[in-house]
Amino acid sequence: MKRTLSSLAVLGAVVAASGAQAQQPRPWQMTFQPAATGMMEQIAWFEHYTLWFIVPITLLVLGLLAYCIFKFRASVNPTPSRTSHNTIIEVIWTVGPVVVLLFLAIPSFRLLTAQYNPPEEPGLTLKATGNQWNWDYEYQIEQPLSFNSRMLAEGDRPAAGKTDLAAYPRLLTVHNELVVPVNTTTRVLVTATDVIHAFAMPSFGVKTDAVPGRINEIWFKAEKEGLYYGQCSELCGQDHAFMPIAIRVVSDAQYKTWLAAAATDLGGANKALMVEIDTQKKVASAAE
Ligand SMILES: [Cu+2]
Repeated sequence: MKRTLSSLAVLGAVVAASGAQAQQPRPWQMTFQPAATGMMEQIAWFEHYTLWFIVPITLLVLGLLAYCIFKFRASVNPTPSRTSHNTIIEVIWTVGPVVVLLFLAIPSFRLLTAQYNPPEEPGLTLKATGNQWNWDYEYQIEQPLSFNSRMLAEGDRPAAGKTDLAAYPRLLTVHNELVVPVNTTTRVLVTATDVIHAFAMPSFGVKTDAVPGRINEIWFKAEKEGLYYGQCSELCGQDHAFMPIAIRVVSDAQYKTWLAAAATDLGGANKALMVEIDTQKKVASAAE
């Protein structure tokens, strides 16, 4: 009994810890990653909404086809009808799809517009530049901070303190994560230096091409603290699959401390932030 209870406690701690853990693709995942922004929630809603049209229409067409194939097969219907016009049915199959398209287009355009128009003046502006095959990030603040973010080689895990594969998965872990404060409207200016890349973060519902010589703008407002993973989403060369994007969403205070320290020692600032988040997690799971 005691053993069962203690293993339950361990399980509870693991579950509690994983709740605050990284948001990333999972094996056999069939749906979107859980939303970390209101925008992604709306995108998920729109996806479900469109299914309410797609599924019945597909079933209706399938049913009509099956009915015609069966009812009008040559053996029971040797002399086919020569009817070629029917006003009522022609009006129905023109007006029906127009109405369906309106129901899809209106929420779709509203969503698209919202994705390009932050609801308020962003509190933080970042620039993400895609290179073959890593990212440069720049914080456009009073004393600009910029650094490179590339995939962490397997051999560098121990030195970086990133041996926990649940939080730091293979092919998604980077040396320097982008750190942003929670609940802050953040603008990202996206560009590239060599070929077209794409900046994508599934949990945030953002994805835009990084085109050399021009700037694309996206925004997000992360509502949950945690570590989020995305990838370059435009085929950009042989190491396209190896230029992950990692964003750490932290509290305001943690962000300020990190930013102050990062100005002089980025590696040290990242390590200190990791230690603080780990302690926070341990305290949270101990309090369970
Ligand atoms: Cu790329």
